[in-house]
Amino acid sequence: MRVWLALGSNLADPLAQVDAALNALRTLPHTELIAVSAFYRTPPYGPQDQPDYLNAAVELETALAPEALLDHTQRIELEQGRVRKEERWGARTLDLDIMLFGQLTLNTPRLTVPHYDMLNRAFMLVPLLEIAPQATLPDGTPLNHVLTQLDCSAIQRW
Ligand code: A4P
Ligand code: MG
Repeated sequence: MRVWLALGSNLADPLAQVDAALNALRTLPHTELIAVSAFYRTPPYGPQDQPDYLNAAVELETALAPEALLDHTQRIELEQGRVRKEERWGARTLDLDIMLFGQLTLNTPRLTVPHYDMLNRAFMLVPLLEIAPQATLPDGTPLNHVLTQLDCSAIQRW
């Protein structure tokens, strides 16, 4: 199944977090890392009293079930991301979110797919559409059309 993940980090040196996350994703069982987007610098969405984020997207080909993949992404967050204590108001070392899992729609206690807020987040859609320009929601909605409704003016290359 083709899967697209969103990566986010707003530590002082998020590059190290994201590089470590990419190396960890390359070692996942039954999974191939197909594509990595550019790295983007994005202003914080939500509370403004936190650093800018590094956001990126990756495409995987995986034979893992959705919750097995989530087990791995949460392990990576813990092992290689969340090495410092979480700060208040959302600053984070590493966030790995599943945006799309093939064309599946999932609503389980652990997983909401497509990601519950990706349609409102240019910092998720810009990197996703860079590596998957034809991406659609399970209902067929083209995501490039959704992105035209969002303000991308503050998104820069890292
Ligand atoms: N979960 C449900 N669906 C999913 C999914 N599709 N992918 C559950 C991953 N996890 C999913 O996640 C909480 C629970 O969500 C998990 O236990 C999992 O079972 P978490 O990563 O521990 O919590 P979180 O990330 O703090 O929560 P949340 O609501 O995902 O945070 P937000 O709202 O995403 O806020 N601004 C910019 N510019 N860039 C960012 O990347 N990120 C945030 C994070 C805020 N502002 C940002 C950015
Ligand atoms: Mg998360």
